[in-house]
Amino acid sequence: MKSIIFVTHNQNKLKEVKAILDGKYHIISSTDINCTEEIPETSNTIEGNALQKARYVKENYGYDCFADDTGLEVDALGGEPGVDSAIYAGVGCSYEDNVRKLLDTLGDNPNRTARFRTVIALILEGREYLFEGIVNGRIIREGKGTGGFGYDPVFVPDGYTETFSEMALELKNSISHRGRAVSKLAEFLNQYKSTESNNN
Ligand code: ITT
Repeated sequence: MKSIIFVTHNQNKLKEVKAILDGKYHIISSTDINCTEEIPETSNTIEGNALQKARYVKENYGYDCFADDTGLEVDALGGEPGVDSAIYAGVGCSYEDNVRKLLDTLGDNPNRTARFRTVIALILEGREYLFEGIVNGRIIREGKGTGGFGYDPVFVPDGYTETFSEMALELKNSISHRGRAVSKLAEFLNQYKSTESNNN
């Protein structure tokens, strides 16, 4: 089985991605390569941050790898928190702080439509590739469920009545932003012909 490095310090993301790719790829985490430091995420776009994380590991550790950056884009807030989703309530804040700030900011606004958007940046044999996954839904008025992480307790995807936090991991993965982006990545990797093997 081929191995691939997933650049993330987020154990929830790691669990989700492993559930999709395990059996097809052996996932090595940033911790497994001793990359435990905070990786800068200073871009003002989701694409830019995903690339920044993957390039950081390539440049400092020498490995081909992929990284994901995700944002929650709320229509009534002009797309916020977006690229700032992790630090919406301030640097070092908790998931609960972010959810509370989101619900307070939205207040009674009846326009609750939102989407999660994930961009995966892959660096492979000297080239960079991007894969995007989006799921549309709405923000409910109070958190529900105990699974998942981040904004999952207040996000209900279109076509469902339960939040991501109330869903089994397999169901979230089958419809989520990250699940969709990872499926595109897997499809690409399955069809990828290594330049090394082409040259042999
Ligand atoms: P990395 O180490 O991979 O950078 P991170 O937690 O900093 O992990 P991101 O910057 O990609 O991840 O994510 C920004 C925030 O968006 C994250 O802190 C969560 O609050 C939220 N988020 C990301 N994916 C989510 C998901 O699937 N469900 C709910 N919230 C999510």
